[in-house]
Amino acid sequence: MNMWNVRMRAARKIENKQAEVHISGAETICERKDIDRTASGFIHRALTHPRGWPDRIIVTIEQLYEPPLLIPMLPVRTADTSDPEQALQMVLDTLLRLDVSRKAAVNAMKVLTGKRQMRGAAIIDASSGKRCEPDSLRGVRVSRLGVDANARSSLARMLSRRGINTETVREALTLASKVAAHPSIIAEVCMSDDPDYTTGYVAAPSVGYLRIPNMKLMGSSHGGRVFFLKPGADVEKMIEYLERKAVLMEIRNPQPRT
Ligand code: PML
Repeated sequence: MNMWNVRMRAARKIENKQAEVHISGAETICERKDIDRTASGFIHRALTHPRGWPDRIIVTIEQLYEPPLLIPMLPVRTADTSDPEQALQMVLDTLLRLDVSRKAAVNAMKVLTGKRQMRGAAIIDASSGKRCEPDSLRGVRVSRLGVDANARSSLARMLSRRGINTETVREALTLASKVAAHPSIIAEVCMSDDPDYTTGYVAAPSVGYLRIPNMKLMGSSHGGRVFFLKPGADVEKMIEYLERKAVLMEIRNPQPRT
């Protein structure tokens, strides 16, 4: 099969410590003819990221041996929140409507605004609010995802009409669509850890990909991702899907214009 997963991760060691700080990551699924261009673009991105200069860039290029699963793109909406207080209130209200308990939602906010930067996403039981990922420092890394070739131009048109056709939005929407396609995940909340990117989102099949501007103040490096797990769901199976199952996002329904 002529499909390849290309992924990049850039990091920098923290002086006098074993730990490293995440600088940038990106990935896609493409055909063999596009590997070179894709990998060069990712390396350029790692070298020009606002989080600074990495001292390690790892690019992995891997052939897929099974056809990727086709998953639907979540409909995109943007809220009109104008400061972090309003934005975080909207996150909270949306999560509570989705059957996420207040405790779970508050614990998620702590992950997003806490000092400790996680490499991947946190998983929180939507009822008890307890963390469920096996390694809470590493978290879970959603991987092996891309946009179906037939959907790329419609996606670009749809996002351009709204003035948001950027790599950041395309990649976050693809990731959120992969996460939302798993039946054990009730919702996701995300706040970018880029200091110059303040829009975050809540995503779930019933709310779509709800972009929430001004979730934090410009210059803040806080951020992260949290997935809310259905109580009693099989965590291992869900992690296996998020990290290992190759998926391509396609557009199935006409998109609302907002
Ligand atoms: C990220 O940096 O990965 C998260 C970006 C979240 C928001 C993207 C958007 O503007 O829709």
